[in-house]
Amino acid sequence: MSLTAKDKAAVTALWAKVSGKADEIGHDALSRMLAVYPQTKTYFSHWKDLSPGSAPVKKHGKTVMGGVGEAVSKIDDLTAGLLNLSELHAFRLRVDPANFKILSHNILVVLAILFPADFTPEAHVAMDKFLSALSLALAEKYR
Ligand code: HNI
Repeated sequence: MSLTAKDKAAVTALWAKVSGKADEIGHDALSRMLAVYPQTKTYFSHWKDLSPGSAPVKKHGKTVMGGVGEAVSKIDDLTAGLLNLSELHAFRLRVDPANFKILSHNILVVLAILFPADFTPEAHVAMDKFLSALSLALAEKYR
């Protein structure tokens, strides 16, 4: 299920529209992930406050979306482009790759809420495919 040229163009176009609000998207997506899928909280037990609006959730939302932005810029070779991030998540953080799907879902939910006009079915499917490819690239180093 690789990204077609059309998917890549749709992702790049959507990202150009939404990236100005990347911090807000990241914060909301992370807040929802932690609230709706509380099993994801285990990775962040070293934070003082995991509730929506807290400083660490805001900061990490920004960090994660920085990673998504980097992935958009490396959309032609996600596996090579995200090698360091994959090593970090696999070897140091030991994040179960099932969680990438969960976060991806929450990012889609937030994009749909914040950008209803731009989140067309075409943009939705392209972004879904892109986030799947991104998740696969992040899981590349697991075995
Ligand atoms: Ni993730 C750190 C990007 C999914 C748990 N993560 C990062 C960093 C980036 C990043 C960038 C900072 C790296 C550094 O310090 O050099 N993470 C991404 C991206 C996705 C993702 C692009 C998927 C879209 N990470 C997840 C998921 C989990 C996760 C699904 C767990 C549920 N990440 C972490 C943890 C850290 C982290 C934990 C360290 C945070 C900290 O504060 O210690």
